[in-house]
Amino acid sequence: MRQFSLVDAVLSVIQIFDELTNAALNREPYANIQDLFHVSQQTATDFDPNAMAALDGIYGLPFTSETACQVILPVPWEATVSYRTGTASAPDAILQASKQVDLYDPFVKDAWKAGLAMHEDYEEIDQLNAKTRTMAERYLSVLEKNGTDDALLAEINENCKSVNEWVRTNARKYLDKGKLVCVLGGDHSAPLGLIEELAKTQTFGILHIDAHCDLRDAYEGFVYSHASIMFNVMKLPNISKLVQVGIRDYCDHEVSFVKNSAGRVVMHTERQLKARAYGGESWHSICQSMIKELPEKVYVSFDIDGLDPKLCPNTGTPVPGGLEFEQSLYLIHEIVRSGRQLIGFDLCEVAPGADEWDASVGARLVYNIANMVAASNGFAQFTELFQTGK
Ligand SMILES: [Mn+2]
Repeated sequence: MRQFSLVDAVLSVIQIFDELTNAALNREPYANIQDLFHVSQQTATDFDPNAMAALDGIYGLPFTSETACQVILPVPWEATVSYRTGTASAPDAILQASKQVDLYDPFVKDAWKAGLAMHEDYEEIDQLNAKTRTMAERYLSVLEKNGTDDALLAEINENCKSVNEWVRTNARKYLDKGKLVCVLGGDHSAPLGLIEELAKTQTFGILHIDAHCDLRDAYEGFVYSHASIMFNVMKLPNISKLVQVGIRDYCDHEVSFVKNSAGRVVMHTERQLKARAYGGESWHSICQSMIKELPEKVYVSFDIDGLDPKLCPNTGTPVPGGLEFEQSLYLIHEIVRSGRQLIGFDLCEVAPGADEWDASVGARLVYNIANMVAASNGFAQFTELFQTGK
């Protein structure tokens, strides 16, 4: 039997000291980054990134949520959507479409090795979504007849809360292992639990790409509505800044919210951005001015309807105008190039249509952003191409 030696005692003291120092510095939970990185590298040994996707993993990658450095948390949830449904099937559709995505990323060296996987078990959210969607439809039809049903509304809000708790529990499980986590919606209420968990240990800003500013207080009575995500997020004191980009459908209350935020929320409407571009300012220069508003750590919350609807024709609440695919990625690239750290992201409101188009755009966005997040945290290296931006 192994004896407890002086060496063990010294090691324990060092470990305790290390933990205390980490706690004192409020450091990221990335202490075991080397171990994690090693596991994913080992897993990748026999994988051929040039072959057809034959494995079950997202993008046909050889990782599971156990061996991955970054885990995609699927949240097939759309119980409180206000217009068109469909986004609850996004995780399944994006998983399917991901198999067609080529793995070479010109900006991230051997990006496929960075260790990306999708959390495997999300059946219970599927079931709760189906049940709660029916309840919400019943409630909305009562509302339309100018009626009310407080008990039903309370039950719906309770179910939304338990989805939020599910996200928090799973996000925490991975964050505690030093992994990166991103949320794949579902409607835009999906990432609240992840943002809450990240905000427990650090202060950060949010880049919010969306056609809507989602600053409504309990839309249609639903406390955790997709239209309230940023209203709920701004209750967290550790979110020092919210920079909204591409906004083109919003109400008076939301404008007042931004005005009363004393600069904590900055809204860049589509009209302002286009006016600057039409006046001759380059997208590069517009990006730099928006990035200056963000702190050192940045979370990206991406509603697909922030893009031009040609890239997301089936999303729940499409609005004319919007960013191009590469424009949005360029903005995120520039955040990293500025020396800021990406700490996580979500992609929401992708709604698969009759063909794979919406899911294919979503799968490509997730892959590109995830690679940048991985490299931003030392799980991969940026290429020279990335550094020069050409
Ligand atoms: Mn939106």
